[in-house]
Amino acid sequence: MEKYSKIIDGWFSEICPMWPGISLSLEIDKILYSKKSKFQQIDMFQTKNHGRMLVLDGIIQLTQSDEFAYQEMMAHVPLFAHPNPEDVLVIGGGDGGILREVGRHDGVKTIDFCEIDEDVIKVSKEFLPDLACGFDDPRVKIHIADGNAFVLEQKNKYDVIIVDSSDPIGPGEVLFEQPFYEGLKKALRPNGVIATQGESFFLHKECVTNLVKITRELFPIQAYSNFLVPTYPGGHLGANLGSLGPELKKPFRTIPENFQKQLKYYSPEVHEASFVLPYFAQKMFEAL
Ligand code: SPD
Repeated sequence: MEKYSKIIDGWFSEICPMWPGISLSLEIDKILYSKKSKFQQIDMFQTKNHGRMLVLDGIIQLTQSDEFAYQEMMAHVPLFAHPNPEDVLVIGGGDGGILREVGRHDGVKTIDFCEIDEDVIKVSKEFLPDLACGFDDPRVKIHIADGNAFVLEQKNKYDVIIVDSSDPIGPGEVLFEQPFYEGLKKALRPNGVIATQGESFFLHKECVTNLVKITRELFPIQAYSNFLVPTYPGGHLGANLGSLGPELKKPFRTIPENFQKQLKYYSPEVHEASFVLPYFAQKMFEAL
């Protein structure tokens, strides 16, 4: 456990300077894993009511009860916005949840997966098999590397890039900065689309507006999708999207019925609705 978050009387409280004065607490049944990797503290808990919970450096990455909302929206919004995504890069998300969702797209031919911390993959394979189920997909190539350095080496290669980062404290910080976004743009093919973990417009205004500004400077089209995740701070999160061609706010392709049946959160209606923002957030982005 890192220095802010605590377990008191069997309750894990997520405390972080990025969201001062507010904390989400979950009742814990058991600590399944707790070890420091080369990069960060990794904890896996069995919660009382929300399934297993992955925590990195004291910050909740997911709970089994609502992880589908984040993974589906981060993956299917950019993938269905693109007319024909064949080559996809996923950065971060060693739990494998985004990979699971990308793998549902039959048209996708290759998936490069870049994660800095191999131990997150190992722990997820052991404790979260329902998420870490896509690593053996023959289309997936795993790169254990720094996401920033990896992106800077790629040119004109991907149709869609998804950045499933942790928060901008610790190893994920560089993934919220302009040079990384410049690298993402260069790594895309014409018509390419990016989706990056976009934090909360309630709790992280400065971080979110900075991401939006960077994306607008580099990409002709930018949009911000918002969705509900009860076990993230503030109960919601955003995906910040940039596009070199496709409109983002409507799915470009229809979703086959058997595909839709496998999902719990994403639908074409939810895709469009996620871009309708509360008035203050809309004004905040318009003012940039
Ligand atoms: N505040 C936590 C944001 C975490 C985003 N990444 C989650 C990883 C799930 N695949």
